[in-house]
Amino acid sequence: MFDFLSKKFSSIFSKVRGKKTLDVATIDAALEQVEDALLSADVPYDLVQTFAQEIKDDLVGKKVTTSLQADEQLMKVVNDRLVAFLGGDKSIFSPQIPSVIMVMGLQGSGKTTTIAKLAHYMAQEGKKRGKERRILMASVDYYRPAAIDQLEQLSKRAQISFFRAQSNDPITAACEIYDYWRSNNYEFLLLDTAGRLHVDNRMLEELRILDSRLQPKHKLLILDAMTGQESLAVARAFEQGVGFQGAILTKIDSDTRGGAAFSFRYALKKPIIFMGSGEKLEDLEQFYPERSASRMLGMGDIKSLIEHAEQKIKADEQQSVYRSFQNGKMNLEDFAQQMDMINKLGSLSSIMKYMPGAGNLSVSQDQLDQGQQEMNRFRAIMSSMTRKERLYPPLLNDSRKKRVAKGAGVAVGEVNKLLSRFDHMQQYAKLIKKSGGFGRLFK
Ligand SMILES: Nc1nc2c(ncn2[C@@H]2O[C@H](COP(=O)(O)OP(=O)(O)OP(=O)(O)O)[C@@H](O)[C@H]2O)c(=O)[nH]1
Ligand SMILES: [Mg+2]
Repeated sequence: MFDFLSKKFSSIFSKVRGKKTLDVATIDAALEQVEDALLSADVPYDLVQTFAQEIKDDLVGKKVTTSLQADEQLMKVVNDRLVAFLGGDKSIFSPQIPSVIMVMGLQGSGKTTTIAKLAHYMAQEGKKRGKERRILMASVDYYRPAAIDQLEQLSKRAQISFFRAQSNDPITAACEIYDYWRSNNYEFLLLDTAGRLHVDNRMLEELRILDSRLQPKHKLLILDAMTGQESLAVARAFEQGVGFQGAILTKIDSDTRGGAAFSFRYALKKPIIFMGSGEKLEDLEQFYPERSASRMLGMGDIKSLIEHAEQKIKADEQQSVYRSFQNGKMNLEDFAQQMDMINKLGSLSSIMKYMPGAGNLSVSQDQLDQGQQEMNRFRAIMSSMTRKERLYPPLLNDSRKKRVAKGAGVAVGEVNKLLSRFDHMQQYAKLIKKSGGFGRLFK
């Protein structure tokens, strides 16, 4: 996700690394590369200029008074500017009850898929608060054959109610859907509409009529992140033709260069509310400017990883690993627990996308697979240790190591390898404690 930009930015920052101060020549050279990176990500020229100028204004003429190194200074300013560029605060999507939510966008942008994801998201959010949300999904897409069947299938997968109108005229069907929704006491209506290959007046006219008949509280525009600069023109046409509240950017898991995500907020003065990051129901995340900026700059996205983890891992498990990190003290039980947590999150390759600096690493699938196998071996080794050994690893003398290796079906060398990894991890924990940085990440 945002790999293209994060690789570029990581390399720009690394060129400044080691310099004590940011002189004008260094700033100019870095900014030129920032401009190149953004232009090649398909960000419009005037936006690139504005962004670079803002950074320059922040950097030039300011004495380096902080204790930051030159590259850290540059990173900080670029990050702060980028966060502001992407909208500053996150925009929370919490529709009032009852609400009609109308989803619009070009053909193939991901409207139907996103409706199902959104319904799933809203249902899950409700559950977290102990509420069973009453959501109805329906479609007035009579433009593409089988479009409505597609939504019906998705509704089954998401276990969300679905209604099919009798009429196949979009406006009459919309009224039928609306009546059904109201008379059955649903809270939310998620309405799918027909797209076109290009913005055309008949589509906009149809959306305007739907808008005036149903008065949706929320109109969301679905944009394909792959379309770069073109998506801004599409968004402007929808804005003038119908108006909308915010956008959902889909397919950010594809090899999009990130230009649309970078430019949208600034160009349209409207928020990106969610991002679609895959084809599954769960692949929808709220758009947080701060997190997206970190990802774009190759600084990783620990918060998203933690949020992702929160859904899969019990809070107390997290707390105990967090505590051991914070104390700077770890034992092999923590280490084992950490590996279990990683395993619950999915494969190493799916976690990689959140890791700081991952954009700049070229890790092959082979290496990831090896890592995964190593992790599995380590878990086997740890499970053949006694609890005492896990709590106090120095106990592991040669004969104990032999016993453990035998129990796990591996060579003694593997046990030593695990202990040396653990040693690194312990040093890391101590370092984190010293810098006091870990607490910040968890806030
Ligand atoms: N990788 C990926 N694929 C997506 C995402 N969102 C949608 N897709 C895929 O994009 C294709 C088009 O999605 P649809 O939801 O059918 O798009 P639509 O806007 O409803 O299209 P029309 O109904 O033809 O106008 C499908 O194959 C989806 O699986 C996403 O976030 N990531
Ligand atoms: Mg569709």
